[in-house]
Amino acid sequence: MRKWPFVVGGIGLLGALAFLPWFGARRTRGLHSVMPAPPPYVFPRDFLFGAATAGHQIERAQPSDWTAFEQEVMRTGRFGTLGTGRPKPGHIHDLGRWPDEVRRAKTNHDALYAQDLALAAQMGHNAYRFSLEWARLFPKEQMEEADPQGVAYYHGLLDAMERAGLTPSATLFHFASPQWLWQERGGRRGWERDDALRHFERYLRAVAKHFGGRISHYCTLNEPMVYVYNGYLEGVFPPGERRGDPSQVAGVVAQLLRAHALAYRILKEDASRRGRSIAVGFTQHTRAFHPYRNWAPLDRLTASLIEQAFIWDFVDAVHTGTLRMTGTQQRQEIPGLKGTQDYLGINYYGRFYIKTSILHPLRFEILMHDPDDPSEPRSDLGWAEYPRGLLEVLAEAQRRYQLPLYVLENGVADAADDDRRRQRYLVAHLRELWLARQRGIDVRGYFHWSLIDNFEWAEGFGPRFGLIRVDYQDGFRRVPRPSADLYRRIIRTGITHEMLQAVGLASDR
Ligand code: IFM
Repeated sequence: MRKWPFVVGGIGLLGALAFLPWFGARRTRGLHSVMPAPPPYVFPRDFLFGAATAGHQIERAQPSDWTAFEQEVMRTGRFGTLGTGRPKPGHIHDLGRWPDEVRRAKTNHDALYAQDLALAAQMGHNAYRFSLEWARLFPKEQMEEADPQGVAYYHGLLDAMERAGLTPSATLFHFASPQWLWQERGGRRGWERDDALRHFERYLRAVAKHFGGRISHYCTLNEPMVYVYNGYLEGVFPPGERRGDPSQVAGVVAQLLRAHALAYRILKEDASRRGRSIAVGFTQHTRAFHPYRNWAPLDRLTASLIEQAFIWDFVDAVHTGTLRMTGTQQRQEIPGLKGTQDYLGINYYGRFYIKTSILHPLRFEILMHDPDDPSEPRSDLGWAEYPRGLLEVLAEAQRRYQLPLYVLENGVADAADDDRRRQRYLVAHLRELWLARQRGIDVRGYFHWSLIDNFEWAEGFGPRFGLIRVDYQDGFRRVPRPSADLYRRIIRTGITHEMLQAVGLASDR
């Protein structure tokens, strides 16, 4: 009798060992999907094609937490980095190298937006993703109504979009929030303050009142998990905290979910009063999370868990109404949250590798590229390119939620004059997008990140993501890169054999 537990245990162990080779994520070799048909790969006429930006990254500095962080960095001279693409907590890479005018005006979009949007129109875009800055509309805490100058600025921007024939897609929270929200109240700051949602509601009502008649596509939150991870666990974004473990950020995650649900309700109510139909959703930062070594079950298992925690937990919460945080005991129901998304936004930036150690099974490393493979294509930030991952993440999102999808960001940091990497990146990712549609995945738009070079947060002004180069040395002059014209041609004719040949992808079919 006493042998039974050992026998059962032995069978269990054998079963587990047999199961392990199939368990968890797999690292794939090929970077591209096999295409089922020869080019051209053409998109439908009503497909939204455009580029994306965010207020703080391109607009004149507002009284926000990010502006305060930048001023603090300048005061203390914290301009360091932990290496390519690895921001140092509390630092902004090389910020001190840039003139005051650039730090304050960013790209001088305030003065040049008409030109920027006219260029987008010339490139054949029919949509534009931008963000409204909460701190621009509510620079002071006591304000009951939005600042008239801020309102006028965004009306001017929307007028310019209208003139350029661009459908606006407006983001409401893209990392920056008013500095006054960070005054401590009842021992809490920022989103964790008891009155944070009341203030956010005031902002939302102002957005609905002033712009509700002009915008029909909203993204409530940009990459909430990046915000939480960078701001509260890694300390590389404001508020610069380094809380020990993920369960300590559950309060912030839950509050962002409440903020999203609130935005959804207020915008939808406003639209129904106006008799307008609008789409409201949010967007997630996605990567393919692959094991560094396929033969290491712990790499595979951890890669799957990280994918779930970083990408899907938040979306699952909106889908089901209950937040469950992978790897923690956190579980909470959020009233009014369930089903508050008309679409899901996907921001896609390539592949990360997960490397574990059997000696410390709870610790893991996230590698931005394979250090042993110098031929692996990677960006100036060291991010590994993996176009096929775009199709994979879209397929997974469709499988899980059956919602319309929009790629709200996808792009590459490439400062090289020849712009070759960006051109190949664009073609390779749009080809995967075409395949996604071909397979019946309901993707309705693609927004390249970014329209113009801009301020890349803790990485400073160094990384260049723009279809249009900004010449900071020459009065913020705009210089469209070759990829801007390539994108225009793809929008018009689809991806042709000549284009694939020109970027070295013709043989990848
Ligand atoms: O610049 C950022 C953007 O603000 C959010 N998504 C990723 C981009 C590139 O890092």
